[in-house]
Amino acid sequence: VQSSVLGFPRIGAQRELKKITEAYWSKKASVEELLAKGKEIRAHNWKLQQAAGVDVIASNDFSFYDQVLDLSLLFNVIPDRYTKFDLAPIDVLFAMGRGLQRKATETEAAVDVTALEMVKWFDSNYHYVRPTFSHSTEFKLNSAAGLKPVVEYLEAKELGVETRPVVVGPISYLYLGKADKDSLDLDPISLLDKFLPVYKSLLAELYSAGAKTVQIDEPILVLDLPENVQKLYKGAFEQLTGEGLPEIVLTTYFGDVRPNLSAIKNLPVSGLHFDFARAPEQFDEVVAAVSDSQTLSVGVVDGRNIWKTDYTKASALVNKAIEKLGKDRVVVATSSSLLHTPVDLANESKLDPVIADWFQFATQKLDAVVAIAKDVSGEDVADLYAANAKSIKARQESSITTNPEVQKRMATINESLSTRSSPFPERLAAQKEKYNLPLFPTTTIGSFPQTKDIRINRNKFTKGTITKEEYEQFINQEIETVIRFQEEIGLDVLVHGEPERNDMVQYFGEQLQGYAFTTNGWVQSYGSRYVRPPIIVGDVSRPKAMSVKESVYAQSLTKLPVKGMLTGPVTCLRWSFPRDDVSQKVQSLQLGLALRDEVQDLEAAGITVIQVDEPAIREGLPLRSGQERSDYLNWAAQSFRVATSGVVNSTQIHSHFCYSDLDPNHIKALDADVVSIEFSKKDDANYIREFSDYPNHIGLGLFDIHSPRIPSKEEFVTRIEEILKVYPADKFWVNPDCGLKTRGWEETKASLTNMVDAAKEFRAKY
Ligand code: THG
Ligand code: ZN
Repeated sequence: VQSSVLGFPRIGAQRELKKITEAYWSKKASVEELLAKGKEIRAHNWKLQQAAGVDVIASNDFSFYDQVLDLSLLFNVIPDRYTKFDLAPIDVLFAMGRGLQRKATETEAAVDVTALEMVKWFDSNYHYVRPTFSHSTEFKLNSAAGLKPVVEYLEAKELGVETRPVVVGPISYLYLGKADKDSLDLDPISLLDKFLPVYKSLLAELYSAGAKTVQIDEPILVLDLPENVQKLYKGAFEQLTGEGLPEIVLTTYFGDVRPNLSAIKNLPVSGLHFDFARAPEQFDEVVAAVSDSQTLSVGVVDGRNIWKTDYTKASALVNKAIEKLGKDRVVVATSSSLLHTPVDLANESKLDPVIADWFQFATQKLDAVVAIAKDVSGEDVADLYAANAKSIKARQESSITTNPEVQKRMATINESLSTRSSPFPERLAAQKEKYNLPLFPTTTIGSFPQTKDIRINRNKFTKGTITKEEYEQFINQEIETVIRFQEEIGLDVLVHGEPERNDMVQYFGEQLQGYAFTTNGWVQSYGSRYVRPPIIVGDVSRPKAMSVKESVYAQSLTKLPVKGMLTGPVTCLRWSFPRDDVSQKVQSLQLGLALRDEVQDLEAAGITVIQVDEPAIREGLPLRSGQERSDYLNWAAQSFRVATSGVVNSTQIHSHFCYSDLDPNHIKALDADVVSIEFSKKDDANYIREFSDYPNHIGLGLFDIHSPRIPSKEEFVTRIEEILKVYPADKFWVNPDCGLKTRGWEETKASLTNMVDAAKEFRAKY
């Protein structure tokens, strides 16, 4: 029985990819150095997998930015605005991923080309660059820099590693894309007939290079697919198989394929892969759908989490498949690419060894796949299985994971613990009286620029080269600067700016019991940006206040209200590696209780406007509609209310959402007094209208914080007028799209000043 890995993290064990890419962008590394580093990382990853004994190793899982964007470059799906500058292919790639900005010179005009849209990759924390099609899209193999999948296949072969190239499938590629602004009537899926011959020619090139099999990812098969899309599979894959073409292993992951099973039954592919780590309940039906000539790739080693695989359980599942199909037709695999897991547990020197023994990162998962494949093949791996069983048992029996106090408290959660004491209109009256805010109240989302100085001082403190007192003094100075600035330009509800925080989830995770942290457990989020998700290992509680000191200090500097800033329970859960031994609902409610204590401590300390951010609430939606989705929305909203309902009427609860299209119905149940949402790039009046029905108050984000562009006062005025056509003035807050931590001070000052001035103009009018 063979072992197979669908993809390995490409960032390098020490974030080599980030370092070289950012060096290249800032012109501190040459294109040759960039390409050489990419080659080095690939070679390292292939050799690592080969040495671990993995039988089926992927190639083309590497990317300098994103594997979907790579295909857009390869298939010539490049909007015109990126082709005008005569850029090298790698620079076209980066321009599509991150935009292209150049200052004007004496001879050339300034360039300001926006990036393509970036969207979440299913329900992971990875983001892909959305293919953008127009009527003028002309698919062809763009071989300016060689055909990446072919080049990398040959590169591995040269190193003595036979690989299986992986490519996102043609139907998923189109379905995950969108029509460009100039071609809004275009349904990308309608391009399939034009696309397939070009896709086929890529497969033919791979075959000529020697690839006998390719891995074609069709992850959209775990979504609610319209029938017309389901029906395309048969014809498409018939076109992609035949003489002169490699065999295809069709892979699905992140969910249950059953509702689309008819789409993939009897396809002319040599193998099918399913994710049984995520959706073991599909086992019987999907195995029954494997035809006589096909192999089954059994995804049992979780590509989305860090928990040690239970070898005995995994073997049992694989053996069940073997009983049905025989050893020759079964492959042991990771559930998905390992891109979503940190690279190597060996780089963690600070983890408690007791807890570290429960984890496997990508490198360790290679051993897991190989061990399970050996076991089901009949090889003697008893030692490995005994050691594994011991770790699994140790975790199950550990007292670290259970906290009886927390469990007792969980039993107290009921309707009253998750409901404010009065409905919104009464709260609003109390808040009006207390704060007496003007119409069009102005505020910001929370963070101010995280300057180099802040990062340097934080590093110094972490390394111990400055004392706690020195660091706190520095933080207080930063807070004072931010408060004075906000007063000066006339903002109404202030923030302390969050200079003390690294990442909004990591910062709280580090102060909560029940969490573990890595020092090097980076996972790619998008492009060169990575996150280091904390790990929920046990029942969560809050030993002591986490944010009160900074907020109280900020409030002591001003008479205006200063918002307390917290990250909500759902976002803490979604951006961490969750436990797999209790439900997500339980984890989320535990976080809700911990945050409830923090909210109440803030209130007691005189911080009576409190914002609890939930940017991840939308992305946590289960991929399929139906019961699971409504259950999620219920416990997500309840967790938020557990956190925020223990305050008096006059305490004003805010929340903030960004990163994804939000359905106002999803946030009603949170019952926050004021919500701020990312909105500056939304220009659909209907979408605004949907929010007009939202009963409480909303700040529709007025400027994009991802860009250094400074909107003028007039621009703000125009935008506010536009929104006012459909949105009532008495519910209207004025704020940017999101936090300002990635911005510089210069543009922050100018943009906020213009924003406040615009609000004042409307105040005078209404
Ligand atoms: N925190 C966490 N997850 C997230 C976001 C976040 N997921 C969604 C979204 N925001 C992703 N966006 C980003 C934006 C910036 C960065 C990462 C993800 C980023 N990372 C730093 C880097 O790579 O240099 C490292 C930050 C650090 O030191 O922790 O800038 O905000 N959890
Ligand atoms: Zn935001």
